[in-house]
Amino acid sequence: QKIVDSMESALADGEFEIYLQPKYRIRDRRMVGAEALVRWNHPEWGLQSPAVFIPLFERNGFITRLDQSVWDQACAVLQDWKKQGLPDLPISVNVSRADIYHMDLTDTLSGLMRRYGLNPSSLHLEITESAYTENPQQIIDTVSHLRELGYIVEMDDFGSGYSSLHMLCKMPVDILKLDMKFIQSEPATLVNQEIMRFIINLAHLMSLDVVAEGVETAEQLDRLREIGCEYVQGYYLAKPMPVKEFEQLIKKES
Ligand code: G
Ligand code: G
Ligand code: MN
Ligand code: NA
Repeated sequence: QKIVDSMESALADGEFEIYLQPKYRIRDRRMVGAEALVRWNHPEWGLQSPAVFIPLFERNGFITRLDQSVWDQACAVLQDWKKQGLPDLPISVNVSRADIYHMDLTDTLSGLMRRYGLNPSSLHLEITESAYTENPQQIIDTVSHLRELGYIVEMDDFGSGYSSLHMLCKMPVDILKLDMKFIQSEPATLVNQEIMRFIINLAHLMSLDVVAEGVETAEQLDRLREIGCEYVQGYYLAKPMPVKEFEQLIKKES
């Protein structure tokens, strides 16, 4: 309740801040992009975990306004990188199911592209797989339209919930994000390894890139390389970090 009572003022006061987590190509360890993850810097309670407040905001509808603020901040960062002449890395933002069903997503995004003078391809949209089950046809239409406009769409958390292979085949996305529970399963069984290999092969057959999430150890990275995974994100390579820190990292790595 405390959280819900203070969310409006927190948004107005700029307490929601984005962190960036790098995504890497395994082959040459080049950074290929970043995911924006929101953090709540409360003046009294300190840094709040999104794992706590995101589910609350998904229930009370506030998520659509928080997400718009996150996208706005991500676009401001992209514009700033252009001005600074930094390499043009795409930023992926999370899109909740409410954003698809309860706002005019394409209008909102077009407004941001105009305001910040950006190309849609610099913003990737991560749509969690659970969103696809509610009204598949509406999502297929929305995703198709977004891609016609030039946005890159990523299916987030693939394999975590109710995703079906049928859904994957029908959904016109560009990138598949493999849920971290596969790579993190302990012990690492042959069956798990083969499930991941299967999903990666299928994705490649459909011309989708695959990003494996939640890579925490060198062994996990090796296992992913062995089954043909090309892109990774995880604490082993880099944790989500404040934008300033991320900029230091790209200056160092490029
Ligand atoms: O960053 P962290 O791993 O703690 O995030 C926890 C959860 O919150 C993840 O499921 C992540 O997808 C979600 N999340 C983080 N940032 C955002 C955001 O800006 N918008 C939405 N909708 N979800 C987010
Ligand atoms: O959007 P999505 O639900 O995929 O959110 C990704 C979440 O995973 C974020 O909360 C992020 O902080 C978290 N995360 C990123 N890398 C790792 C990792 O290596 N291990 C674990 N356990 N979580 C991670
Ligand atoms: Mn995500
Ligand atoms: Na995910």
